Amino acid sequence: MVVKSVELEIVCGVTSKIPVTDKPEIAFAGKSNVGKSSLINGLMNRKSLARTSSQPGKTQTINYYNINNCMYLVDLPGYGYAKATVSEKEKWGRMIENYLHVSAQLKAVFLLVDIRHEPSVNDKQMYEWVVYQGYDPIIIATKLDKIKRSQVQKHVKMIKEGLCVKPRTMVLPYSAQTKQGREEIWNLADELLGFAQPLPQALDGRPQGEGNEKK
Ligand SMILES: Nc1nc2c(ncn2[C@@H]2O[C@H](COP(=O)(O)OP(=O)(O)OP(=O)(O)O)[C@@H](O)[C@H]2O)c(=O)[nH]1
Ligand SMILES: [Mg+2]
Repeated sequence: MVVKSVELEIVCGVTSKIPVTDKPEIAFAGKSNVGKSSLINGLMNRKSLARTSSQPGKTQTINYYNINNCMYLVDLPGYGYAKATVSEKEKWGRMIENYLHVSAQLKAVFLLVDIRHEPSVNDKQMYEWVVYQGYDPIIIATKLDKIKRSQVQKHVKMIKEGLCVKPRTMVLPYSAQTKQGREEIWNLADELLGFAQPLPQALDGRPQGEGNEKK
């Protein structure tokens, strides 16, 4: 996707009904502070349109970012925020579950986990819940810049095993600092939404390089 326009279009609070939209949605789930909003900023080429914070519990609404007027990136509140009260946790949990359950336009769920750590019980529950809802979550292993390159494969394996992922589940490492992984994530998102990439020369007859502008 060549990102031309972005806009925070819908903000859905705990008590609001999940909106019915007319564009495909990709949602970003994961525990508080894992880097959902940072990833969305990275994908949109924006520094701070999605508000981020070093304190967990920053995003407390469901935020729909309209991309090029053709799709939404949906930023979900994080789970497992230790300082939230039990009733707040329940409310947010219900809101996330409700969104995954009722959103008719939801085409793919990206589940974010921190590449440094074994998935938590909450991560496993969320993975299972997303699968139960009929989606094959794509795992994004965030904060890639925090581990040595030589450790990446080992940590990817740890995450796959920790979540007991289904065979062929993709785990894509990403760093919001270096933007490493951004290209792969957009390519996958485009594929999942049916926004095909330009065909190689052999297939469409155009000279190579055309239509391959930077995203
Ligand atoms: N080093 C590093 N820090 C990151 C990365 N991604 C996010 N962070 C930092 O982690 C903190 C949390 O990031 P957010 O994007 O706000 O996390 P979130 O998942 O949206 O959190 P909630 O809204 O609370 O659920 C911020 O201080 C970010 O700067 C990354 O890839 N590398
Ligand atoms: Mg956030």
